[in-house]
Amino acid sequence: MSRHPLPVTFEEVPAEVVARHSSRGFCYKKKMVRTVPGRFSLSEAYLKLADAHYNFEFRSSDVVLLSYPKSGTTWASELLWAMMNIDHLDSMEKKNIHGRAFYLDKDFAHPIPEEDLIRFRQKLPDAKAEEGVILQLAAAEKGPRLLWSHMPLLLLNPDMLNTCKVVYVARNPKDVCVSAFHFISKLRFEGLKVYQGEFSDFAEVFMDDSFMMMPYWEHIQQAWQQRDHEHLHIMFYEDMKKDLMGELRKLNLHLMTGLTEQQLRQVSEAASFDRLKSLEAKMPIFKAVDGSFFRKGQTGDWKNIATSELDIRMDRWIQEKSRMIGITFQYS
Ligand code: PAP
Repeated sequence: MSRHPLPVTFEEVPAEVVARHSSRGFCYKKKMVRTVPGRFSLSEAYLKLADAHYNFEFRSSDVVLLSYPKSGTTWASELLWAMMNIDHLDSMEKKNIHGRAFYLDKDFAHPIPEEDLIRFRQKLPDAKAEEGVILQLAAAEKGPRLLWSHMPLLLLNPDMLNTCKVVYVARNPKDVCVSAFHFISKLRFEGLKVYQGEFSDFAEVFMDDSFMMMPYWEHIQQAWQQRDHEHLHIMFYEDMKKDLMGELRKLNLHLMTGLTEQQLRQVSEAASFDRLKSLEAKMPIFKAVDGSFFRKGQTGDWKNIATSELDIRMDRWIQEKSRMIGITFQYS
């Protein structure tokens, strides 16, 4: 396949934006860059791998999961993995999802965990880690792969959608904001806390669209615009909560996995919130957070934390943005 030039250039996130975030509780010290156009914010570490990440080669046997962060990616990835590996569900007890699937942004989103480096050195002794540990491990995998990414479609190989099956998980912005707040408040980067502010301040930064991996709406919009593409299936977290079997039946058709009702039930149980949480107690999936990665796993937690004033502001923001895109979310 031919290589594609990146469709964006990068600029440093302006000092006044960083100062605004600091004043609202962010302690993140690494440099951030953002795309032009799109203003999609990323850590500076992305720049070195941008070309390799953008040109990652997908195969027709791949399943790719995409999402804005905190939208239910881990749940969806476990469901997809279980559907693709129905005869090997016992592997979930032996390796966490990072050992069974590939998080393509991991090389620049977080410091690479030691266990990934060990796997990399064993499997690819001559490869260079700075060229992407996970990217190269994924490229070396021969069988059908489950890959996932939080990048917007703009920053993924333009051949991807025409090559393999893609699933995009979307979650309502209020609950994404709450989930992200709790996650970032518990997150340490190189030993340092990333956020030490109040929820209301966090929500302002979220609506300001300029922190890491933002803006949320453009991420959603890029997938929504492709919703009729035959290789793309969009799934909502709220629907998964309400009728998981219904969503699994749709996935079964999309992936052409041909699973029976009983197998789909097995899949849903294998990836239930309680099951994943109990597996996490034996095999932490994300060591950089204090406490459990699996927090509440509910729809509507926003109403337990947002003041009515913030709720009004958020509703206004949602109305304005979602009308432009033509998408509606469920909030309970
Ligand atoms: P990531 O961006 O760090 O990958 P992601 O997995 O997308 O996070 O989303 C995490 C959310 O999914 C958490 O939501 P909460 O903070 O509101 O609780 C997490 O609890 C939720 N989640 C994970 N697994 C499940 C599950 N099996 N059922 C329901 N929700 C789940």
